[in-house]
Amino acid sequence: MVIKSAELDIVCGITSTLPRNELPEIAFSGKSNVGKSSLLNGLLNRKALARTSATPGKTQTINYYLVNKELYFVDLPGYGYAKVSQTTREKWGAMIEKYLKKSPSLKAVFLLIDIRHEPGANDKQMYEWIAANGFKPVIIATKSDKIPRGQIKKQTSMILKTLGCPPDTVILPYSALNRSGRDEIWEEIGKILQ
Ligand SMILES: Nc1nc2c(ncn2[C@@H]2O[C@H](COP(=O)(O)OP(=O)(O)OP(=O)(O)O)[C@@H](O)[C@H]2O)c(=O)[nH]1
Ligand SMILES: [Mg+2]
Repeated sequence: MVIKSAELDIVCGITSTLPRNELPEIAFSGKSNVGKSSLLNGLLNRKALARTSATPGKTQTINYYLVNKELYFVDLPGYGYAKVSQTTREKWGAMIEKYLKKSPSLKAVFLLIDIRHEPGANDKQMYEWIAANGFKPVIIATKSDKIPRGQIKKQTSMILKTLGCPPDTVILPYSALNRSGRDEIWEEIGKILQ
């Protein structure tokens, strides 16, 4: 897809009412610091449209990026950030569940997992929430530049196995550093929007 325009259109706080969008939405979820905002910037050819940070917990709102005035990329707040209070964590869970349940235009959910690490309890829960709401998550194995090429296959197989994904699950390695995997992700988005 040629990116003609991309802008932050809607920001939803932890307790705000979700918008009723007519345009299709694709959501990006994953642990804090896994690279959600970096992936969005890479897909949209922007350096800093979505705020990224070495400090986890940067994105604490649901951010809707309008792409080419024809679809939304939705940056979900990251989970597993140790420094947030239990109350915030519960509100976060409620918000994500509400988002998954109550977004009629939601077409697909991408789940980002750091290619170096075995998915944790939070990742498994997120995977289950996504699946329980009728979506087949597309897994993005982020930060692929951090491991030798020869280990990519082994790591992606491990991630699918740990999450308990069905064998036909799509998993795509991505690096925000050199943007390898970007074309494959766009190809997948194209299929979803068909
Ligand atoms: N080497 C490398 N670093 C990455 C990659 N993707 C993200 N990072 C770095 O990881 C850190 C976190 O990236 P973000 O994109 O802000 O992560 P996020 O998932 O949006 O984090 P929250 O908003 O806190 O949930 C930043 O320092 C990024 O530069 C990647 O593919 N390769
Ligand atoms: Mg972010």
